Amino acid sequence: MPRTLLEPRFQIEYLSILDSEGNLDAALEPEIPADGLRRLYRAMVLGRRLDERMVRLQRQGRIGTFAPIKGQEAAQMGSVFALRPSDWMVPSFRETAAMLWRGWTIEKLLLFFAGRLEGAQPAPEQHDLPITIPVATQLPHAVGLAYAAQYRGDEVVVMAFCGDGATSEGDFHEALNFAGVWHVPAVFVVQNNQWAISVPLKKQTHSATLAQKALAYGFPGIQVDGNDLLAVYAASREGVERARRGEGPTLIECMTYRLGVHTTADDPTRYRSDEEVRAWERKDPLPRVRAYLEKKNLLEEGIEERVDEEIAAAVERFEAMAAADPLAIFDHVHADRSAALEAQRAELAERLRADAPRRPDEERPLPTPMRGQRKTSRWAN
Ligand SMILES: Cc1ncc(C[n+]2csc(CCOP(=O)(O)OP(=O)(O)O)c2C)c(N)n1
Repeated sequence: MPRTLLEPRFQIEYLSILDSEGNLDAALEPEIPADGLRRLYRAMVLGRRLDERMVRLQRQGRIGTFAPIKGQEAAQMGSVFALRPSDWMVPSFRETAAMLWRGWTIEKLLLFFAGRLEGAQPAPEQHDLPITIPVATQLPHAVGLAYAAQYRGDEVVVMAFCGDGATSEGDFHEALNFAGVWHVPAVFVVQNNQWAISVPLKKQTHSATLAQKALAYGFPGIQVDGNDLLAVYAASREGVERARRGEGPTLIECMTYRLGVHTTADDPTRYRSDEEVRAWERKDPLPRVRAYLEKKNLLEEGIEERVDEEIAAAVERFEAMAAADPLAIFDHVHADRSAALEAQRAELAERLRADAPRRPDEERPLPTPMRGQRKTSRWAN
């Protein structure tokens, strides 16, 4: 028997519309109304400025560990812009800009990174899942959501985010496999920022692209310039429309770069070169969109200042909130608390009672807040 080549052969497209020199491929330029472009740019600026503020807040011990998005604003905004509010967004832990767009408030994000339960609660009308810290575990949930939507006949699309490192996890492959088998209305956005903490992409996969992994599961994958807002949007709109037409899932690999630290607990100078960072800084998505809007006469003056004011007001509201009840940590682990958990809760309650504030005339040193922990009222006075 001869060896024969199976058809169809597979190919992966790469899409770039607005390059880092500001050159536009007008034939591919997606139609975005002027107001949409202004809002998108503002959202990218908000993402960038909040990012910088969050890092400073963490350094001052006012919130806990934070994962910055600097450099990934186009990958996030280009993709969620293709969604309707009734669609679902399933984030990992680095989607601050996209989450704000979807209706999360700045206070809620601050609460999340201060370790507060309220930061993981979307508003009742919001079709979003909260931040997921365990890598890739959100993806089977996203496919479950999409399967449920399909089963109920709801006309919604589920957009799930993950990083390049997440594609090495079993959950990623299980999710994609069932997404393909069930033909669910899902769009997987892989933000390939080149590093999974200190592990470079080449140690995560031997595939030439991450986009091609979709092909193994029977649906399309495309690689886009993830620092190009227009390319990410064009590919996302295509994927979302395909899903809405009942034509199944899509994977979009956004080639981007994490310009800052992995999290505020990380020191990237130990594993990557300055030259690499500088090269990607030249591909920063923000100036690119800025130049594009300038040419279209759509750039508004003073956006940065207005965004900073919005952030400052939110930080003030966040810091004025009552301190968390430390016992709340036990409330949502299991529906019924086991005896062991009950004992731990009782022990903590007892310690807190023993630590309770005393009368002002009693002499006692104040406990020091843990690193990354916000001062509670107990410490404040
Ligand atoms: C299941 C699991 N394993 C390990 C970790 C520790 N961890 C946190 S982020 C991360 C790297 C994730 O890299 P990637 O998916 O590329 O996303 P990025 O952080 O680059 O956005 C790891 C290993 C975790 N949170 N969950």
